[in-house]
Amino acid sequence: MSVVGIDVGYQNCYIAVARSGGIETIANEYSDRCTPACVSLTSKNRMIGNAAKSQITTNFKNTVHGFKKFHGRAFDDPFVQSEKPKLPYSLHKLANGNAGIKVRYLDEDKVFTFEQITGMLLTKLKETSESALKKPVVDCVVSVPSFFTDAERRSVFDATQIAGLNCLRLINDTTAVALAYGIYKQDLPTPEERPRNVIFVDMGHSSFQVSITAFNKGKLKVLATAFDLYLGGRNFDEALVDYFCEEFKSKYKLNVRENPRALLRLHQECEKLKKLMSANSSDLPLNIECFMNDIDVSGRMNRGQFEDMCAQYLMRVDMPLKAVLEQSKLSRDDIYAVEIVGGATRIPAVKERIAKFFGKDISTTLNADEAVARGCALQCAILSPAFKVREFSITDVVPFPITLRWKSPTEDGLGECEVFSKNHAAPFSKVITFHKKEPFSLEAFYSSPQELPYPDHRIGCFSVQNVAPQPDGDSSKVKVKVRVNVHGIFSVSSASLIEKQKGEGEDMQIDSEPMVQNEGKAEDQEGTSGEKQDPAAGGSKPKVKVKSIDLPIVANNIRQLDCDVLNDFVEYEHQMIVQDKLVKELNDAKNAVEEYVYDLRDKLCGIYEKYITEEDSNRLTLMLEDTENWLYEDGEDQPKQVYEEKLGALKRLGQPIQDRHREHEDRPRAFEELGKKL
Ligand code: ATP
Ligand code: K
Ligand code: MG
Repeated sequence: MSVVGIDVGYQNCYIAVARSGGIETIANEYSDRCTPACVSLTSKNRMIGNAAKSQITTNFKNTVHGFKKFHGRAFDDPFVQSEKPKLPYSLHKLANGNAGIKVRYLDEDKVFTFEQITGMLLTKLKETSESALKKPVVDCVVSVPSFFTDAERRSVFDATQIAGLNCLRLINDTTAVALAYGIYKQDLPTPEERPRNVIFVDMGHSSFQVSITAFNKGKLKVLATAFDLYLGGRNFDEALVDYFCEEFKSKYKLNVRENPRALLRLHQECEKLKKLMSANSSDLPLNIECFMNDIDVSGRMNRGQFEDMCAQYLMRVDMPLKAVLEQSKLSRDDIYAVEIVGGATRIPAVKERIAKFFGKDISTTLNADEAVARGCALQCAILSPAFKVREFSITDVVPFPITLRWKSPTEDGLGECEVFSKNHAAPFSKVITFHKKEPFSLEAFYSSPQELPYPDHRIGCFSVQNVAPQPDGDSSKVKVKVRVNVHGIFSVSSASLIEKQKGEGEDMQIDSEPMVQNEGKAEDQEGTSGEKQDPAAGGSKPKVKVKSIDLPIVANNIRQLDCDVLNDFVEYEHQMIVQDKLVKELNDAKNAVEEYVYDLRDKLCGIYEKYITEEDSNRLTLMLEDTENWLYEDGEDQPKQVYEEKLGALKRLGQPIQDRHREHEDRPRAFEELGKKL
């Protein structure tokens, strides 16, 4: 069984795996530990990761990047609409109202959902981990931002399904980091002692996340999270882009914003410049050759200027820091350390701002790029029965309070109750008791829309079916279990009808029961629809034998992919994988011909010279030249078999020379060995 952790970033993805030696971050086929979150569709295949990134400026209409925050969002969503004009590719409104993209793929107009796009990215990451582990990868843990709401989480989860992964947990970025920090610490306070409180700060490309976590030996408990949804490295890039667009307009009379390709190039160069400024406070140049209309452009910038330009963003760093402290009711003195991760925390002014806020040095003990993936792999190892790792319990929070509302036409009328308060422990289940004579439905929604980083406060509607009165006409007692599961997703997970009991008149009651701490076990419960809830268990009520009947629940979540549609996507992903494989085999066959041509030509004037007559050599060289020309002309686009035959024909001529050469090389060695024996 595989143990894999995947950090799906807005810009950068990382994979960590557990091997006998421990957790390690692995590199892809480009020897790069970072795989860009980028997918490029072409007339022949898909390119994903590094190969796609190199297509950003050339195949810009069909190269998708910066899509993570479109998960689970409607096309009409204000965030989607505000991003739309900035995108080089086209967004599309899907039949269900969700946002999707429209691209050219295999010479056709195609619409993909973001579940599919992230599915493609995950397929690539899965393949990368499979080639590192040399075995199939199925089980994994994937990170999501802590502020992702239900719809966004379900959407990412669906993407894992499309890629054929079994996602054991969607874990919050900052919680993964906390796990990577805490699990190896030998000196954590005992459970009886005051916990060690650590702040984790992650500024990535798209957003800023902060959490405060309490550690004791063998456990961590997230106390609070806060975030700035729109503060990340990309804001700093955009500030530079704005500046240079203006400068190039006045200096060269260029309207960069009208040329998507030039704009994308400027973005890339500004990002490079931004990174250089982190290490260098002097004046730095920005040069782009043949930028637009054959004009070479250049500009300059230094760190001081850059910081002035970005003052509005730097100012926003404090807010989430303040928010976590307030929520946790801790003071700065209660904080043991402030650990920072995420690429954009390398900006010196960002670091200074955080240090100044807490009045202490910040720690960079974790790998800023890889900590999230490592935490994911550690969580996967804890959840996997196949891997031995020290026990470590993780309690996360419900970031936004959740309310349940019910209505039935004839009884009770309307009622509602906040089932999960802000920062309630998660994962967690609760049982709610109703007295009903007929089927009823429960609406779940986020209680405080004003703090929600998502425009729709609904979560879903859950109808509890097959409810009937007791034989004597009285209401039946219905126990409903609501939960926030390991993925941070809310559901009404089960309902059962309890045979009438004497002396119970209450309308509704909530029993709290924390989920089994070992999340591995909690995961097992998932999906067992007939989870039995002994109504007499827990509490001080006398034990009575009762009968409980499971009731079906029909869930209707907002922006949820249809089950059939999801299955079609799984199937389609398969087809695309096959197509990519065919294209790869074809390219490999073609490259093999080219390589053989170059190799043989070199050797004919080198080591093979003595083993072939001049006449034959000239004839062969001519043939090699012909083949090379053919590869660029008629042979540009041929079926795989044609390349294989071509290679075969060349080898029939090349092989005898190679054999003569080898024979000659081997002969003295054979004599030597014979000599030793004699
Ligand atoms: P998110 O967490 O928002 O989903 P991500 O995980 O893809 O995004 P990271 O990989 O943590 O993001 O960080 C990428 C950002 O960090 C980019 O904006 C990148 O330019 C920036 N960055 C990386 N190195 C440096 C550096 N040395 N100086 C300044 N910025 C940097
Ligand atoms: K990342
Ligand atoms: Mg990140």
